[in-house]
Amino acid sequence: MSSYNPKYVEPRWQKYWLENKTFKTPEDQDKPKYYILDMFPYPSGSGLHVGHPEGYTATDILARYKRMKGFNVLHPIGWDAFGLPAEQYAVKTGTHPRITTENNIKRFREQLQMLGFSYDWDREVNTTDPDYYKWTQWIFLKLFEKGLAYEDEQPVNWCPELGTVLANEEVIDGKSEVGGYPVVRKPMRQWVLKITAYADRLLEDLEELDWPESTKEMQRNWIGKSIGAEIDFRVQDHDAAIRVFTTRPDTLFGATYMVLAPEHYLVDRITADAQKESVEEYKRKAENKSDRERQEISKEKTGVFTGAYAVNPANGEEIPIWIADYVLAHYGTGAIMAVPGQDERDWEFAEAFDLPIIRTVEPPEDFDGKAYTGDGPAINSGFLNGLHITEAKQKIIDWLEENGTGQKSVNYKLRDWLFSRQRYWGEPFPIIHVDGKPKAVPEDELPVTLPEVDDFQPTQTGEPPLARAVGWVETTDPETGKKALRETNTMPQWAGSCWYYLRYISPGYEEGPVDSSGENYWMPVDLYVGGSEHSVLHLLYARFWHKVLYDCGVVSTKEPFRKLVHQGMILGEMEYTAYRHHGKMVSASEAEKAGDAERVPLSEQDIEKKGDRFVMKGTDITVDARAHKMSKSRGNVINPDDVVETYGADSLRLYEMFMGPLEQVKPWSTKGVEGVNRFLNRTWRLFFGEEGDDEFIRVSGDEPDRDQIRILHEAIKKVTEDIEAMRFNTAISALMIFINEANQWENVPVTVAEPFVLLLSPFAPHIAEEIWQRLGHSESLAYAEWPGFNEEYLKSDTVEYPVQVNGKVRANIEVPAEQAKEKEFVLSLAKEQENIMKYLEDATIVKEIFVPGRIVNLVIKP
Ligand code: ANZ
Repeated sequence: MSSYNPKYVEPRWQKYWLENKTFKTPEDQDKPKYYILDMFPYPSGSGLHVGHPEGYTATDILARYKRMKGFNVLHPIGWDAFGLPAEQYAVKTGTHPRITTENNIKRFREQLQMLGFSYDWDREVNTTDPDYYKWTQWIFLKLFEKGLAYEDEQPVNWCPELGTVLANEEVIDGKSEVGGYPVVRKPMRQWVLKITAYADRLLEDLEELDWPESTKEMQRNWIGKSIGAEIDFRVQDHDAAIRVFTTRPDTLFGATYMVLAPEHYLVDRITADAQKESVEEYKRKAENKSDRERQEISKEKTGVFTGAYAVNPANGEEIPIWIADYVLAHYGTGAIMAVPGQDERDWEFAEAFDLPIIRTVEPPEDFDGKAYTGDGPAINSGFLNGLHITEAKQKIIDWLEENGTGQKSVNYKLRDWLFSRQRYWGEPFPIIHVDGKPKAVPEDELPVTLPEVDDFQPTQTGEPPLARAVGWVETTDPETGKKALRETNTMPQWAGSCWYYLRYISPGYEEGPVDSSGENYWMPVDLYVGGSEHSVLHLLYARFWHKVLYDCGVVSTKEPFRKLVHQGMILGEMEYTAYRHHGKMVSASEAEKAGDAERVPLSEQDIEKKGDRFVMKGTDITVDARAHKMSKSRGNVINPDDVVETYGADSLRLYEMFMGPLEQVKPWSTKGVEGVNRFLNRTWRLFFGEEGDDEFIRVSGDEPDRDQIRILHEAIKKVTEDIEAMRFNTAISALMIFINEANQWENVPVTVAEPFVLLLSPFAPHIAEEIWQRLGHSESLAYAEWPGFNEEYLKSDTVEYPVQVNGKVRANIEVPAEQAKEKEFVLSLAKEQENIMKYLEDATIVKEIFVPGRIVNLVIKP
């Protein structure tokens, strides 16, 4: 082999690692542990995309580094393999989802191995494996036993086309996120998990986590705890009262109307005859909107008057009762007191329907907005006048409680978790129905395996495909021998990912989901890396299950993931667009004004940077420069297989880490890949010489000189600190700086070369192993000791002296450190400088000032 050839080097090492089980996690528990977890992939039909290797390389670098630092590292991978795409494919082609899933997993596994990730492949888990989902079902039974899983008739997002219920987050603008099919609201029997029972703990325990603040904040908002009051409003001419939940009871005097959710149970009872028709019509329309749509702030307010009035308990005023879809049926009490003076949505509604507005908090003098949501003294509020929000709240709550018209109340946005799907490709519930009542399947009958069916097509009625497996559905209650029916819903895809990190600890364990000795040692996960799209759902659901398992004594930690990092999305290459209008090239802003300009895509050669803008080369015409999300339709998808084919896996790994800070969103650049590829070639040449032959041309047994030692130790320090802080891009810069320096050396002492290879190895493990072996090591470097650095060596071996003439710096000189304090030597060197000689000509030195290690000053007279 005459030059660096990843096609030869990389498969060779991948094979070596697999055959030797280099990354098998040792069972011994004496060493300090480090558990590094990746969000396991859904093995889709399209294979790995470049987003996967981003997070996976980051964790792999840390895993390799920690092993070399003497940690026992758990770094596993598996497959989150239940889910809709395999099932839809089955509907289309008749291929069983199991087959599709197996094939996809095979491809994913090969791709991950091709990237040289140091997973312990003996710990692979697969959520669709009955030996795995047995324990998913077991955990469900724990939830069921504790009363945390229950059946409920719920209005759900029903998608007839997909034949399934969808979570709110899976519905966008009334259409399914997958496929874009219409979604309607429909009441159906569902399984629901009582995550709300854990709301306070899920909130409080966020404090102890080393997670991105934005993610914690999203979870806080999702849980949405608010403290306020419930207040009863008597309905005029009816024997009924409307109870509202409000976070601002202090604004009660400003409640000028009320709004019920269209689904509110009192609507039919109180609606006046004259209003019946319009109320009915409005209810029908609201039915098909998701909560998210109904809550959009920007959306135009709609609503209908019921014809009824309520009495404001604070001041006895009669206020009209409306229905409107911005009030949700399942939040608070499904009814609000509207305070347009302090609430923006209410203000807009009041403006739209000409309802009265009373301010009850005095805005600052310069306030010129509409609703005022800030603090200030209460006004127009009787006995509350002059009080600020907090005191006014307390006073009105006391008053309401004394008068029996309300009380303090805590509310959460978090809803119980809708946990069933009408799909085939999911975990069956370990539940049978006896006399119409749900009953747990005994533990020793787990797993309840998926029955074979020929038709995966969902039924139009909403009955799950499992209902077709009649022989499976009809069973007997093992306890009583009575006829029983199996549950035909399946669990949602989230289920398997709620606890997979535990299964890796003891993947074959047969007595429970996880072996407790291993759990005690390995938990919590020390570092979890994955996309921020999982900030709420997966990460909240997993925390919830973990806490339930904690209460059951299955796990010993309150939280599963101590530190969390999100990798930023990788966008497609930058795209440059200019515009043509009436045959003339114009800037993007002019094009927007003109409206009908034609888009002209440009290539990188056609543009140049001017300040912080891009312009067409040689012109001042601003070009639109933007990177877009990779998508098939845009045609900007980069396939990691192609990159590996052309440049090798080490180049892909290095590039994805070199692009920028891990958390940042970054555009792809093929030029950038070429850049790191050149770096690897330069690295190879450092060892094997310009000719690129196999001999170590430049590596020698010589003692390194001070410079060489300094340059090595600078690299060690920077790379070590940067890996610890997950600043991989700057760690790579430090490696590049080393190579640039070292490539100027006549010879590379082996005591400098070897530590460098170790520093490189977490990033580019294949090339590093290859060089390491050729340096004469018979074993993998995976457990070699990570090089340490010595601050002493970092000091530069020359000392710089500014040389002044009459107090003005005229030159700088470098003095070898050993001679830096020898006055005569330094002075004579100073006087030899060209720029100093100039001043000394025709002048007399009257004084020579020498401050050792600091400065030289020559005082002269003409
Ligand atoms: C009067 C009021 C005055 C309110 C004011 C706010 C500001 P969070 O913090 O999100 O919990 N609300 C209550 N139930 C609702 C429902 N089902 N659908 C839509 N909105 C509802 O907000 C609670 C506030 O949201 C409540 O306090 C109520 O409006 C509204 F200056 O009552 B408030």
